[in-house]
Amino acid sequence: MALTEDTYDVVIVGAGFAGMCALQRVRSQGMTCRVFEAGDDVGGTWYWNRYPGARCDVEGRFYCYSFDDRISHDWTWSERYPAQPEIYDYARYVADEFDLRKDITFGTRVVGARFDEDTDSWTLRTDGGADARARFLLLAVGCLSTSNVPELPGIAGFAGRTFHSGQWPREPVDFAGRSVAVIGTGSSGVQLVPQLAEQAERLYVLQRTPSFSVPARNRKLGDTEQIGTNPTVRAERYQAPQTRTGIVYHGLDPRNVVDVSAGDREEQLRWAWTEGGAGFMQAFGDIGRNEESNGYVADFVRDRIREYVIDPAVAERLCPTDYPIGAKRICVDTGYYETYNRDNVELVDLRAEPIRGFTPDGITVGERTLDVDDVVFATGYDAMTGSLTRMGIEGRDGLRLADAWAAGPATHLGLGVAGFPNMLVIAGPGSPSVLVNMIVAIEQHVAWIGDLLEYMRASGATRFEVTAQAQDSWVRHVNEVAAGSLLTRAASWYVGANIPGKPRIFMPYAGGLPAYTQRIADEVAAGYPGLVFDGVPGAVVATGAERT
Ligand code: NA7
Repeated sequence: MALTEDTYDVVIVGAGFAGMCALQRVRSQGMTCRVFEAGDDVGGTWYWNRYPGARCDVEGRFYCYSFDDRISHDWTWSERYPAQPEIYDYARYVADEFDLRKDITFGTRVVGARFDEDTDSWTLRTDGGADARARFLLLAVGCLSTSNVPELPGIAGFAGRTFHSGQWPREPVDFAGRSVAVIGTGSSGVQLVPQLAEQAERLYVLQRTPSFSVPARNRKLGDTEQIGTNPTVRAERYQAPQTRTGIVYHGLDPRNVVDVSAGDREEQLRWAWTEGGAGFMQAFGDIGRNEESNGYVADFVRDRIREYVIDPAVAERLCPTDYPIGAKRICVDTGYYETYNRDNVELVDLRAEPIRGFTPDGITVGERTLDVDDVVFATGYDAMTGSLTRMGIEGRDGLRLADAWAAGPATHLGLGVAGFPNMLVIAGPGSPSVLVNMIVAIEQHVAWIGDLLEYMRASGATRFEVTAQAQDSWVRHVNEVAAGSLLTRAASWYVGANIPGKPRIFMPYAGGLPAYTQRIADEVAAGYPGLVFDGVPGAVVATGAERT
């Protein structure tokens, strides 16, 4: 059935790195497309996360697109780990280069999406009244975009300023002369704390669970260290998708920690610590799998914390002891532990002094009230599913995504969802996404999706849907792979533990990029056996000319 005039071939939700990449791809295939973006500009995560110290924990030379040589070769990163303003500039540069903004409606949030069986298309409602219809719905909403602000007693009566790291104001915030509390010590808190300590008169860091953090060893980059100028750097960017994490690391020892001598272990870990960054977790082959090996590495980091932090009692409170290193995402910092040696900084251990609630001018913890002017929530996100289940998505037979995922997210390959025809998630639950370099994950998904849409165009199909059988099988596999790692051993956002009432399911795919890449390539090579096209199972649908 023909679609009405105001329709597009594709609607994309989100104009972060995933949405921008997808827009460019579907345009290049000659399809019409509209993107809806809640922010006033492109950038997604890097538009919203403007807090002091916000910085990527992937090196810039890997944190850039590879789908077009120009936008990777002509761009220069000024530092090893680019800060938010520079990454935001990169997103804007890409938008300018491809003139992406003309197809993006900014300041507009999608508040409902319904699949219409008669037309094989999606109808979208937005808060700006700009409704739309499209054959395909691509969800590029980001894995960490629905902020988690805990419901704490009395918060509405707090007279001071409150901020969340993921919804930072556009204008600079002045903390000079103020008493500030930061709640949360994950990646965002670990980046914020040293910066706020420099600015605020007094800083309380409210810690529920200590993090393992590795020094970034950030530094300025020279002209000869750029993708455009250095053939080795360039070659490694293109090689990145073949690695387990989408990042090329050097000097790593593939052996198991338990198989090397104590001397070799110490030497290698010291080398990796000096090198800095999240690559520390790859220093040996089995840190993420073997409990004993992991314990040695965790001990090594705890020893460094005790070296950095002068007060032994504070150092002990900063040492994580109840989960394996890496089971919560490793943090990458600049001067985090050293910050606790400052006179104006106090670590508040919420396990000893739980938050009882807010007063108009402070927070009551344990038996005392901290006088604070400002509270900064670095309390994370309803990760991976929050933005999707809150969008009011209704698939076939009125099935709501929020209901379909009530017991946890289920996808086929992290891309499609049974009961939701013509809908694809970029870097969705069940894909490597947050466990690997996100830009590599995004480009891989966008290419796969682009190929699927082209396959459908060539075959004349107007509808695809994931089979329940394929989805069940993939969910089982994702769970099996996770169970073989130590990743499920922490109360992390990977398992939804940070959101009260969220089902405890390990959400990303932990098998690494090569295994995943093979699996999604196999799906295509076998003729999409996990999909049904226009009611016909994929593997038996004739392709291209045969069908037309
Ligand atoms: P994270 O990693 O989810 O960290 C959130 C922090 O906030 C963490 O320390 C939490 O402690 C703490 N938190 C959350 N809720 C509360 C309440 N109610 N009371 C006290 N403390 C709380 O989010 P980030 O923004 O730091 O990082 C997210 C990702 O962004 C990161 O992994 C990178 O991929 C980039 P908990 O550990 O739950 O005890």
